[in-house]
Amino acid sequence: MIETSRIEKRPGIMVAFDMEDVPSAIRLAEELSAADGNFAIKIGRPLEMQTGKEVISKVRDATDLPIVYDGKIADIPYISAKIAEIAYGAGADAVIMHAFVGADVMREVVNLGMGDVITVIEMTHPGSVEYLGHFSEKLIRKTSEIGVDGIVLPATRPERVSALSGLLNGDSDSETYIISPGIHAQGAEPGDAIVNGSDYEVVGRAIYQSEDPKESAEQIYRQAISRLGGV
Ligand code: 3DU
Repeated sequence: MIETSRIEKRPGIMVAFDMEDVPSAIRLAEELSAADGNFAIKIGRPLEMQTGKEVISKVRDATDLPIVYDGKIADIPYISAKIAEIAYGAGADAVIMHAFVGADVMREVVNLGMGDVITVIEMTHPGSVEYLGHFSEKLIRKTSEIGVDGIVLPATRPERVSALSGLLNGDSDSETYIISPGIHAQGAEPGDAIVNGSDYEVVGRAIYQSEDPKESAEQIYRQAISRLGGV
């Protein structure tokens, strides 16, 4: 069984592995293992579609950093749990699923007990406010009740990170971590989410498309952390 809660609740960068070639994913995983900072890896569908679950195992073999499978799972309980089980079995420490599908789906995945569960509450793109944004408070309360390990809030709307992070378990001692995409390619600056209560800023293109991904990751980490002051 995969060890649980390998993702520590402390400021860091979660690097989105959305590149489409496996060798550069392996290379970046190895480089990040030796990088200065607190890093985690998020494997999304574009990379998964190259080889299927094997890419999770290959990245697992290349690094001890936490690996999150971002399938944005949103199916019936049986299928959602099946997808999560395959990802954990391949070496993922956490899976990302949608919260809007309902408590029964979240419970089914949490009850697998194979690793962390991260739920999407609000997204970064403008369309997220059309529907999803109307239910954020309700979704956060439900995820706290169910005991998910992490939630997704948008770095592109830091005021939402600030407002919604305060709702987690109703207190500041919550162990639930927050991950926030939207840095650089989608307009937010490193630190925008972390200073508002997020733990990990998710960064994809600004790292894997750069000339020196390891250096970019370290630089973005330093920039984000420096905004907390005194570090
Ligand atoms: O924009 P970037 O290239 O830094 O990548 C952002 C990553 O975060 C990407 O994997 C995307 O699937 C994920 N993500 C969002 O961008 C926005 C969300 O609301 C949730 C996840």
